[in-house]
Order: sequence, then structure tokens, then C-alpha cells
Amino acid sequence: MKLYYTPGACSLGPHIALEWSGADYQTEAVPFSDERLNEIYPEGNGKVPILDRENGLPPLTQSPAILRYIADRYPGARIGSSDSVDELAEINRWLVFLCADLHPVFHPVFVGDRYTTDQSQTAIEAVESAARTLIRKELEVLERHLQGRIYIVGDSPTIVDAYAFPMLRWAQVKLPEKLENTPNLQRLHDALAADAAVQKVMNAEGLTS
Ligand SMILES: N[C@@H](CCC(=O)N[C@@H](CS)C(=O)NCC(=O)O)C(=O)O
Repeated sequence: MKLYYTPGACSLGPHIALEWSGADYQTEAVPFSDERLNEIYPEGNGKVPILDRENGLPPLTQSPAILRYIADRYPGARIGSSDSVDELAEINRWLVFLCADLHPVFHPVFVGDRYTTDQSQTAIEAVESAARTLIRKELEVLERHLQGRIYIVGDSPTIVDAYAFPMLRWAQVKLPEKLENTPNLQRLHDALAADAAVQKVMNAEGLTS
């Protein structure tokens, strides 16, 4: 399999999941929004992650689908596959929360110019400020859920934690208070950052912290 990623982007989640799964995989780094992504897979809309399963099927896009695929293809790794429909429902619930609720509120702090027709510095800063409020609101949902837990679902790391990790890193960069007001998120971030496989992936992506 081959994962196309942008260093530090949401594709960091599938990259970590591949490492945890024990899969034999390759990667290619592609700059943010680069035209190369449309060459790789025009239906991917110029975004990462893209996973080429090298099984004759079209590449897979959408982080939750890629993460679910990795977990289910490598069930022995126990990172999110389950025989329990209730456990699967819980994992899928958090995958969707991260994809549909948390990830989108980060977009305006990275590409604020896309969220206003007024391209002035003032207008873009207003977009970023509004987005930071939304980020804090969504992070609070996860912060409350993590009370008394180490990982998001169950007592060992899963694809949900892998997917949350890049967003926790973004919060540290884009919020002035970083994760200081959300100790449970800080703890999750630190536990994942200390994981040897996560560190290997971070090194591979050229990320320092
Ligand atoms: N719903 C998609 C979102 C993917 C996405 O937005 N990826 C970002 C990086 S975190 C991207 O490649 N953006 C490029 C762009 O918007 O031009 C998923 O979950 O995979």
C-alpha cells in the first residue's frame, strides 16, 4: 500500500495507523494542495490523505474510511476492529466527530482567505478569531469525554487516537493557550507523542514536535 500525505496534515492519522498496524507500506509526501494530488487521483479533490491499496481498486480517500480500512485489514493489531457492534459504533462515532465537527473548524485558521470574500488582513483575522472560538468549543467535547480515560475508546490506542493526534498538534500551534485549558487533551497528546511508532512517523514526516 502507498499513502500520499502532507507533513503534519490530517494524513498524519492514517500514517500513524499504518505504522501501528504492522502493514508493509510506502509513503509519498506531497505539498499542501499541490497539483500532484490531482495527478495521483483526480477524484480526491486535491486533498490528502490518499491511500493506494494496490489491489486493483481506485485509491481510497476520506480519513475515516482509510482508518477503518487499516484497522479492519489488520485486526490483529487491535487498533479499532472489533466483533462488538457497540464498540464499532463508539469508534465510528468519534471518527465522524473528528472528521465532521473538529477538523472543519481548523480550516479557517489555516486558509482563512477561503472563508471571506474580503481579502483584507482585518477580515482574515476576524475569520481566524471566529474559528478559534469554534475550535475551543469542539475540543471541549473531547476534553469532557476524556475525563477518567487515557485513550478515546477503550484502554489502548486506536485509529481514533491516531486521527486526533494531528488536530491536537494544530491546537498547540493555532491557539495562544495551546492545550493548557484542556488537561485531558494535553495528556492524550503527550501519551501519543511519547509512543515510539508515533515518533517514527513524525521523523518520517520531518516533524520535530
Ligand atoms: N474529509 C477529508 C478532508 C481532507 C482534507 O481536508 N485534507 C487537507 C489536509 S488536513 C487537505 O489536503 N487540504 C488541501 C486543500 O484544502 O487544498 C478527509 O477526512 O480526509
